[in-house]
Amino acid sequence: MTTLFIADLHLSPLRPDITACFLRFMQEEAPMAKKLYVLGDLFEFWIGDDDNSPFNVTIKDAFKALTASGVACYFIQGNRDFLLGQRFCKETGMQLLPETAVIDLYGTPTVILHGDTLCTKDEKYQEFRRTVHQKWLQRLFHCIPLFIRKKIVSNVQNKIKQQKHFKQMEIMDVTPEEVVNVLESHHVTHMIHGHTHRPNTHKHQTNQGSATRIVLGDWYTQGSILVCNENGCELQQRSLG
Ligand code: LP5
Ligand code: MN
Repeated sequence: MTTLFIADLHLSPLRPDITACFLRFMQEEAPMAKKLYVLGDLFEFWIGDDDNSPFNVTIKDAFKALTASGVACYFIQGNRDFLLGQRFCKETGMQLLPETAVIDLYGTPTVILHGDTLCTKDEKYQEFRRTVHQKWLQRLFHCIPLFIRKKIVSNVQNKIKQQKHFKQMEIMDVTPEEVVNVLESHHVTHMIHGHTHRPNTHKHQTNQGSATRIVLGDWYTQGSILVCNENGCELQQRSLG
C-alpha cells in the first residue's frame, strides 16, 4: 500500500479543471493508499473554518469520504491556508500536524513541512508570516464577517502581487543552509516539502551524511503527486483534462 503526498493545489472555484482532477484523485486513487499527506496550500486562500461555501463543502466531503474509507489523512498548513484549523480537521476526520513533523516513511524517518519557512532569504515574506501567524491577530480576523474577510484578503493579495514581481527567483527558493539546519536538528536524512513549485529531488550534505530532499509540484498545469512505497518514492503527474 502506498503513502501519498500532495501540496500547492491552490483549489478555488475559479479553476474547475484543477478541482475535477483533485476530486478524481480523491475518488479513484487515494482510496487505495494507506495514508495521504497534504503539505499545505490545498486552497488558493482559506479565510477560516467557518466558511461553509458550497465549494468548501465539496472539498470537505471528499476528505470525509476518504477518511471514512480508512485512509489516514494529515494536513500541514501552507502560507495560503494557515487559517485552516482543528474544526476543518474534525469535520473531515483529518489530523492537523505541526508546521514541521517527522514521520516514519517505511522505516525512514522523514521530516515534512510546507517549505515556506525554508525560504529564509525572503525576509519580507518571513516578516509578513510572523505577523499573520500571531494568534491574537488570527482570533481578531476570525471575528470579522466572512464577506469583509474576503475583501481584506483580496486587497492584501493585490498589494503583494506587485511586490512579488520584483523579487529575485533565488530568494523565493529554499536556503540550502536552512535545509541542512532542519535536517540536522531533527536528526534525519530525508525531507519532503512543497511551496516553491519546483518539483525535483535534491541531495544535501549533513553531519549525518548525504540527505535527500524531495520537492512536490503544484497543480496549475497538471496534478502532482508523490507516490511512496517500501521501494522508494516517485514524483508523478496526472492530466488535468
Ligand atoms: O503563495 P505565493 O507563491 O504566491 O507567494 C508566497 C508569499 N505570499 C504569501 C501571500 C499570500 O499568498 C496571500 C496573503 C493574503 C493575506 C491576507 C491577510 C489576512 C490576514 C490574516 C490575519 C490573521 O504568502 C510570497 C513569497 C512567495 O510565497 C515565495 O516564498 O515571496 O510573499 C510575499 O509576497 C509577501 C511580501 O513580500 C510581503 C507582503 C507584505 C504585505 C503587508 C500587508 C500586511 C497585512 C497584514 C494583515 C493584517
Ligand atoms: Mn506556499
